[in-house]
Amino acid sequence: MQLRTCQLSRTASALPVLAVLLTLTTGASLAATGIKFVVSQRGRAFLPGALTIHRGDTVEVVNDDGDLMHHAYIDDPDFSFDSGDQEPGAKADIVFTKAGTFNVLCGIHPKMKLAVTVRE
Ligand SMILES: [Cu+2]
Repeated sequence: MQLRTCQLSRTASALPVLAVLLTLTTGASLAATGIKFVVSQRGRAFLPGALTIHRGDTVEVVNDDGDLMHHAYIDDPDFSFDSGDQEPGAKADIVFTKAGTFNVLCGIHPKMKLAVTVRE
């Protein structure tokens, strides 16, 4: 009788540990699938001006445009982003969590456009 009680409590305590391990493993593999793409904003233009990536990837927008300010944003019903004011040298990471085609625009320079196609 005492042995059976012991076995039951062992099983019960092992379950939460297993759940934590599964969560950690899943989180690690998701993070490893994302790739980072770097986009320049030099000369009042996104370089490159178009990108095809996969869902979960990151686009890092770098203000390497001398002493100019930029302000990257996405205003789409499915996905939105706003970097705020980008001081010279500032970097803004956009993690694309939705598939689709999104335009990254600049709030300061209306001609700046980066078309990002996000595949599943
Ligand atoms: Cu700009």
